[in-house]
Amino acid sequence: MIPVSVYKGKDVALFGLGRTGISAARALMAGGARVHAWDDNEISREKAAEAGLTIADINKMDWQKFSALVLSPGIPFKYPEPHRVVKMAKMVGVPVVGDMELFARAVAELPAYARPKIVGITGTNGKSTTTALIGHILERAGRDVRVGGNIGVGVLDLKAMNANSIYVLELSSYQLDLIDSLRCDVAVFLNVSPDHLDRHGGMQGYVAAKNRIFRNQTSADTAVIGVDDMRTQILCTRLAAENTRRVCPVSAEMALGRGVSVLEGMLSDSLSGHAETSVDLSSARALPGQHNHQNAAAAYAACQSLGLDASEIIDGLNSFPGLEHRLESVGSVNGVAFVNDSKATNSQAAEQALRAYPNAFWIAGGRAKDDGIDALAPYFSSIKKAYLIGHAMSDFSNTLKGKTPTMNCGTLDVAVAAAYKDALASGIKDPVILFSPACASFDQFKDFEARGDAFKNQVHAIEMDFKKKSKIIA
Ligand code: UMA
Repeated sequence: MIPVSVYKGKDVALFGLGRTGISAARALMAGGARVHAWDDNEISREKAAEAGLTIADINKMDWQKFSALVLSPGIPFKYPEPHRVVKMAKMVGVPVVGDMELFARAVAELPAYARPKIVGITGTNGKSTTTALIGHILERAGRDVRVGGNIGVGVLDLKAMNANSIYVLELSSYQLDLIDSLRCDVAVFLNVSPDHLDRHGGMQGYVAAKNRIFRNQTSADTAVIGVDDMRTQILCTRLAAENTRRVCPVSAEMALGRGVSVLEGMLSDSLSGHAETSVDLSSARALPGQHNHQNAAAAYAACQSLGLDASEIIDGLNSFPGLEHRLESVGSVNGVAFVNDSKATNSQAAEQALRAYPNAFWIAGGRAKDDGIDALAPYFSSIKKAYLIGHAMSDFSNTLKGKTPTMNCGTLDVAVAAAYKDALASGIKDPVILFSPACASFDQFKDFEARGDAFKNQVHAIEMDFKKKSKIIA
């Protein structure tokens, strides 16, 4: 845990008692603050009380005494409208901060010689894979690395800081909205496309939140930017013109005069202005596809700027085991392969999956994003059949009408059972059931991890059943 002492001896209101809230409360208490914690959900409050937190209904307290409101990232800060507690804080001038900002302030309290390095990673897609990949490369190279943030571990739950430690942090737009003083030695911005627009008041607000990753960078720091979409290209040009930090463009679509690019699976490092290293990524088995090549290029540039040499980075790329819930191969039952891509919460992420697995029996649905699945139209005809679930079921069914067979399943268990039955009956060689929802999970699950776990449990049950039946026949 990383104790936070900036509010020592002071009263702090804390709202939201999920992973962020509980870890932030513990860190603040360890730093000597009096934390008054609340959550709308009774079960969350009970769990937090069991974890030793002081539960107090901050809605009914005198806000004048609070030095800050610590807000969890999932709670609306500005849009669609600020949560009631945010309004209360604003009314009395209490600053609203997130756990990343508390981390930044704990770092700022250290003398310069004891400051750890911070690598922040954001982008609409690929940020978890890139975060895990950078963490893996650094660890293989013997560095003292801690990986956390949006990837699933609250930053303040990570091991305490020392001068040699490197924090590799996945930063969501929600978390970036709540930072002010965080300074990333290396800030990675992979790509941007419409997502979470309801929480940012539109695309402009979403991009502005993402851009906050570059706040406070100095000339000693590095910005790694994927330049395969127009918005990040413009950003890269702007930051390069500002000339206030080192800028490393990365691409999986074009050769770069100065940067890191991957074309036809060959990674080329020309960061120095001339071609330095060329690596065949075909040995990096957990990084298939163009989207992963951009992730690999970004990880390469980030690790290079932290002082790793090419051979250390290549070793890490080749030995990376991949990420849970992201094109995760769950195994095969009776010749039918199952792929868990629950992390695909929007159509861009699902597109990577449909590209990697054409002819799949596709399970999709949940809480759809504004753009639905229209952008996936080029892939519809290759999908064997779509099994639809959740809130988006009828919309997706209409979009797919006449383009591919569909089945309205409602829930994930029904979809998995139906897809398995059809895959077995299809006679196709090596059929694949692809769970890549193209939707947020919140209509039926706590988060994409719970959704992915539910898929895997379902596959496990099918496997057990198959084994049992095989034994009886034998
Ligand atoms: N709550 C209320 N009132 C509300 C809304 C929520 O009381 O109106 C309470 C809930 O009852 C719950 C708590 O707030 O107890 C949940 O807070 P949270 O949604 O911020 O979730 P955490 O468990 O703290 O997890 C957060 C991130 N979740 C979100 O941003 C939605 C996790 O990212 C992250 O891993 C974790 O912090 C640690 O840093 C998840 C995610 O889905 C994986 N992120 C989104 C994404 O990747 O698309 C941004």
